[in-house]
Amino acid sequence: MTTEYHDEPEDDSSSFWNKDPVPLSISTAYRFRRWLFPGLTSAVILVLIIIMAASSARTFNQLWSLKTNAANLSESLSAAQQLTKDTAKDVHRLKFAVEGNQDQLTSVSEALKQLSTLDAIGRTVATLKCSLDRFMNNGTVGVGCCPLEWETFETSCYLFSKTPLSWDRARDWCNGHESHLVILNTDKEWDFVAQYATGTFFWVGLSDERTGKWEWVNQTPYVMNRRRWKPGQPDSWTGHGLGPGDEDCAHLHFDGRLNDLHCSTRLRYICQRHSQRN
Ligand code: MBG
Ligand code: CA
Repeated sequence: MTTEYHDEPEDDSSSFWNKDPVPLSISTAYRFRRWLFPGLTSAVILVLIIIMAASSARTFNQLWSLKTNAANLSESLSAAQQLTKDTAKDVHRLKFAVEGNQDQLTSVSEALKQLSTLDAIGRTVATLKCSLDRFMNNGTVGVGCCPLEWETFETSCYLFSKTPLSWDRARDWCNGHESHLVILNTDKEWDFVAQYATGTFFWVGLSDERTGKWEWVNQTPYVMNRRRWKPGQPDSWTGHGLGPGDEDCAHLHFDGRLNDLHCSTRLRYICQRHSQRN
């Protein structure tokens, strides 16, 4: 940088003729003006450098944190990738296990099918044996056998009559054939009987004629279960026009549920006897 300042020539006439020294304030102003521009420039450059340095530092910090985040992300991704691989392996193993079980389930189902076929064959053989017994013993029922036209269920034989009788006469007919009007204790018995007793009414061994309370024909008390009765029954209806008394005898309706009717009504009936099965 030059120390000479030539841009504005000095006023020679005033400096030549006036011997007074140049006033201090003016010389300082000149010097100030001479240094002003470079000084300002330097200051601006310095400020710019500082700003750039600060900005670079900030950018560096941001980049560093970005890099750290990227590294963390990469680690997380690797872990997730590993987890996915492990899960895929587990799913694969599970698939094999399920396929293995499916095979076993199919085998069990096949075995059950064969068992039920065997069971059916067993029942046919038992029926044939009973028929043979009856034939050889002049119609006498063998142990574990039901008479002809009686259905076998568990340890009992059931006759679903073809002809109708009043409740009292039906009870007497059953008693005369080593049996009694049916007594239904278990859900299984209800289901079995209901499956045969469709399309018509059948008397069962349930009445409140003797004591005014519902009881089975062997005089065991009946425990009321509304689910087994038609809605609104038993109603001891007196509007039947069948003579004195209300409805004291129970029968199975078309759907296997109970209703009370006048005992003189002639209905088909169900007898039950022991099959004497061993
Ligand atoms: C009938 C029953 C009878 C009696 C009558 C009363 C429509 O069903 O069979 O027993 O209960 O209803 O209205
Ligand atoms: Ca009724």
